[in-house]
Amino acid sequence: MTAPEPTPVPSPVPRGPRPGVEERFTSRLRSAAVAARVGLWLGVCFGVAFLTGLLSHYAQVPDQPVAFPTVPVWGYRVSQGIHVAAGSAAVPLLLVKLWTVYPRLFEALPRPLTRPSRALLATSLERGSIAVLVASAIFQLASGLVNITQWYPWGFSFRTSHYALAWVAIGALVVHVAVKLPVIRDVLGAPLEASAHDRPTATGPGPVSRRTLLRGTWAAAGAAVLLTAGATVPWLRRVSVLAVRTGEGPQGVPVNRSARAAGVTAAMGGASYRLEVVRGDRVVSLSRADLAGLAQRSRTLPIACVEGWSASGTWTGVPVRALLDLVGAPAGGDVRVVSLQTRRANAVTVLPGNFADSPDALLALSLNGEPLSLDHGSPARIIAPDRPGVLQTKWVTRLEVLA
Ligand SMILES: Nc1nc2c(c(=O)[nH]1)N[C@H]1C(S)=C(S)[C@@H](COP(=O)(O)O)O[C@H]1N2
Ligand SMILES: [Mo]
Repeated sequence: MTAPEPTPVPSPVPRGPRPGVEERFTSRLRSAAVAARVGLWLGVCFGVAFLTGLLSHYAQVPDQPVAFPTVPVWGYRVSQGIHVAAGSAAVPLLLVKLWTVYPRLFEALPRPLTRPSRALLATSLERGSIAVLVASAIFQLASGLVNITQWYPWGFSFRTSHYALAWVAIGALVVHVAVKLPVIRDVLGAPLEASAHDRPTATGPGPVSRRTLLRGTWAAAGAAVLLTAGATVPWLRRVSVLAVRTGEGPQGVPVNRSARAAGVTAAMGGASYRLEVVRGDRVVSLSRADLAGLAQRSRTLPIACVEGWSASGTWTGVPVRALLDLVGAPAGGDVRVVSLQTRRANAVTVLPGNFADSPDALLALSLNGEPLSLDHGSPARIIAPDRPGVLQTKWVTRLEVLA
């Protein structure tokens, strides 16, 4: 006779360690090998965007210790195009990267949590720095994307916040790479299938191979560039369905802020319009006919908007230097440019001395063979080489030589 089996008493609390949320992510695609490879290119994109971003920021700094160059005339156009392309490519890379690593978010902290320990401190610092990195990276890409669509849904300055967070993101990225360097070197030196650095539960097959996931990621990054780069690369215009400005606009050039949005009317540029060139108490006042009567010069120069679109046009007008000569302005002085604009920002800008003296810097009166349209800055606008579009002031009514 066998003794009856003792009925197991159901225990009210589960025994042993509860399976963590993290352990439910079993796909071997979420591996160090994939994370490091995607991370490498993500790092390259962030590095390129950081450097070109610094350049763009510097181009807009009012008192530059070292003057921003006026050559090559397409320099800012190319660097800002690269900036936007790098940011666009980073979007799919960041999404895949976050997908591969986010189960780590749920990894248990070293216990006990109540007593300070080295391990707890190290883990908290590492996760804290990752939180800063992820948050600032998402902010940079999201604010950049919103900016290239020329949508400003927030109340704070895009330029100030994008610039400040760029330092935070790049700083956190450097810390992250330094912390992970041993793992990065290991996995990049090993085959894609290697699993030495993977979470123990990440052994499931996953729907595709690691190779396929990576190929798809590179394709998505390339597509993101093609979909946006047409805003600045003419022969990509037709494929870039996500580009906001693609060469459409009066006189073959897109319009950024219209005259209407700036509070400028055609009447303001009418018979009463004067361009005043001012140096101390010397003032020369020119009508439209006076301006048209001065020696004209034509240059083919791009408008390269900080928002990532650019377009080239042939501008004709009076060299700024010739206007400054009318009041005997010495070489090298900065010039304050004042527009007729009554509403919103960018009504007043400063043209640094080296730009004012460049023979390529014009007070343009016409574009592509026609008098400037009102939206492009009629009666007269600044067009200077190698400058961010935001400083190519439209509807100019006053040039003041600064001491
Ligand atoms: N007075 C004035 N000039 C301005 C602006 C403005 O808002 N006001 N916008 C600038 C910006 S941001 C750009 S990109 C260029 C665009 O010139 P476009 O509209 O003729 O293409 O004009 C610049 N000149
Ligand atoms: Mo712009």
